[in-house]
Amino acid sequence: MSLVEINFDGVVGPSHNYAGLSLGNLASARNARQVSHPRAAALQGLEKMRANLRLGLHQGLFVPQPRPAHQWLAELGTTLERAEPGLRANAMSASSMWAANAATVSPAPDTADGRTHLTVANLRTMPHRSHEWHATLAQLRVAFRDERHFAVHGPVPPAFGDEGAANFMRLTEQHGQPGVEVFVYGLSGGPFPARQHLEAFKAIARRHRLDPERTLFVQQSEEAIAAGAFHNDVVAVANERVLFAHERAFEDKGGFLGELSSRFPSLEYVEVAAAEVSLDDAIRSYLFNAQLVTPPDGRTTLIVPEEARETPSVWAWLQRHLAGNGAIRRVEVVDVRQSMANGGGPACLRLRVVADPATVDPRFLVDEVKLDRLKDVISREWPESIHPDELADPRLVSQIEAARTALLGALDLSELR
Ligand code: SUG
Repeated sequence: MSLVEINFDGVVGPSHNYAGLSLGNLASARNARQVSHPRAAALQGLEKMRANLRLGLHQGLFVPQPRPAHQWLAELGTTLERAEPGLRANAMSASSMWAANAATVSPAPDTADGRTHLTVANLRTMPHRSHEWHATLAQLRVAFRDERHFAVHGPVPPAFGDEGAANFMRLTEQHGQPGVEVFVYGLSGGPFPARQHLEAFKAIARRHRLDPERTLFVQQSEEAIAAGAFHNDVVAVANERVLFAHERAFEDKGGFLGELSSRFPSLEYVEVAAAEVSLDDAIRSYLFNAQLVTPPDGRTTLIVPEEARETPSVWAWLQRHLAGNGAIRRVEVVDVRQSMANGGGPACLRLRVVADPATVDPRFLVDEVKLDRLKDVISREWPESIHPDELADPRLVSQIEAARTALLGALDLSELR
């Protein structure tokens, strides 16, 4: 088979909880200390994958990480029982579900050695995410271990923050053809941290052996970060020739679009004006944290969360766009409310990898039969609910550990324990 886009979704882990850990992520702050529903969350994630399969898309998954993060706590000289609640929450987060932050991926047609390069993200800005990379790297090294086709890199040194593909876009005629890679960094976010640093992305572009002529570094607008767009994928998304973005997404929109269209003349830029959808509505609804995909029928499709349908300005914009035969030809709605309440929409939950599926470890690829099997495991093993005060409860901790072990068993991935 030729190169296709495969979406790898993070399975929502059994410790999914609302601890309000992400400064600058408004949903995380708003829902801090709410009761979470890990089982419902993981089942919502599976149904999203199923919907993608039914559109004819290729689908993969990543498994949840070991929680509690015993190793990290040990490095900090403590244990789950002894740690104070803040640290404990950082060791119990299920945040690796947001696979868009797992790595940055440069597909084979863009790299000098003709291999797909992946750099695991260091996620150093947020403590609860800073320890994800070890288990993510272990997983990438299994899933993409065929060195004829893939090069998997360790993290960029933590001097420079890197949040992976959430700040990355690629424009191309077709996924399997060479593209222009766009790296979006933050300089300042007003009261909030700019999590993606330019130096980290420059390092990644060098390591991935990209052609400088087809590589762009673009500053995310400070206004967008300050309004709650802690990653660029909250205000922009690209697929093949289409770039779909909010008017206020980039610091120097004119300069960026000029550069991009000179390097990629067939660009179709679809802008949502602030006068039609405010930055606040865009961020609340996650209109742009959508999966923009090309199913086999060729109709560019936007997969949005329910919250987009519930935000009147956003839904009206989409209806107008569809009626006017714009670049987006179809809108699909998915329910990922449990993830959304922590600031993770449909696009956060997936990492895009352009590859020949036959070169990927098949245990990371899914079909409906495998999803049914996972549904059984999750329905049986995942906690129904978690209150943040329960995070050190030994019974809950054993259930969380046993649940993950059961999932790895069902996927024949026990080596990742
Ligand atoms: O890093 N939320 C994640 C959401 C990541 C979304 N990813 C993309 N935009 N691609 C984050 O802020 C919340 C955890 C908590 O508060 O319990 C959290 O980590």
